[in-house]
Amino acid sequence: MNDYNIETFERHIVDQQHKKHPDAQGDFSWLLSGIVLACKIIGEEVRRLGLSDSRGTAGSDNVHGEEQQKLDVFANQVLMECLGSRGNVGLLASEEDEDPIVVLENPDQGEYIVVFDPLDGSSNIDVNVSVGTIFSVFRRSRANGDSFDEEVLQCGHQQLAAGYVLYGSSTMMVYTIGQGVHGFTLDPTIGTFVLTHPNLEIPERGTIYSVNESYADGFPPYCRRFLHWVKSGEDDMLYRSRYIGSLVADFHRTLFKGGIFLYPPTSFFPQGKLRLVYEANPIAFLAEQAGGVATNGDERILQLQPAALHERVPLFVGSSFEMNKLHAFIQRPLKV
Ligand code: P6P
Repeated sequence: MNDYNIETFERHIVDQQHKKHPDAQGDFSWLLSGIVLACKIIGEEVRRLGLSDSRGTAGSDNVHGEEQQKLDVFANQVLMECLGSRGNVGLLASEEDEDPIVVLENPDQGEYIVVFDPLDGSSNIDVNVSVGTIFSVFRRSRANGDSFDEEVLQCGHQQLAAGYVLYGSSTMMVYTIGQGVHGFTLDPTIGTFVLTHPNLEIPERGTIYSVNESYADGFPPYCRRFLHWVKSGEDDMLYRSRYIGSLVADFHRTLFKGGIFLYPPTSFFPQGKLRLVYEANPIAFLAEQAGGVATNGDERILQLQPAALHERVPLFVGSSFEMNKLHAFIQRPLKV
């Protein structure tokens, strides 16, 4: 017999939970296994895309007026189903839906909130570019009179868990519950996410910068000064530019290789394009847990108080060296 001592995601979560909450009843682990199930189903559909009729657009727009891909609708439905049936999720909020969804018959029931971008980067999917599911988990905390919309709008530092599943050359899940960042690779022969990258740490410095430079004329001056530096060869560092146009893929590379990802304010998106609640917050939680930095150019992403579910935010995230350099051009010390 092989020593098949694999550490599955489910086992890792239970171990992590017991370390953090020895009296845990497994409720949280049960919730996260719902995310795992949904992402396995989504991953299979992504993998079969060329062979199935899931290709192309759904013939509808999402709440932001963006054309929905059929897979956007599919991924959203699968996450709603898998999480809605866990029994301990009270509210769900998705990029694809205007408002949070009350899951249980008694709206005050359900200990957790899950917010997600069901298929980030989906506009690239028909050309076989990696896409991902991004998720974040909060505990319900309904102050008197709070609406469900307000209950979902919690600061990023209150996240209980955050992560993403990258549907790339392999299907990888990267997550944190505040005890470091851990990467799992889906073993298709057994249909299980197996621990392959424990305790991921972002390199202190990298050699890659990642930004859509087609918008550079509309970037703030500090950003243009930073980009001039990054191409100058100063500090004996030659940086390369890499931009996939899929946040999960661009961040995953930054996490593994270091450097910096930037989505600054642009003339078209004065507040940046990315969403605070279900894109920037989970990415920032992961980045900080891996020893990196994530800001909006002014303060930590995780300190920002969301005012609306779909609000946008500038996102600068990556290695401490490049982030400190960026903030030197902003002339604002990093408040981390
Ligand atoms: P742009 C994908 O549409 C997405 O929401 C993110 O995944 C990605 O980082 C960003 O937009 C790319 O935006 O303006 O460079 O095409």
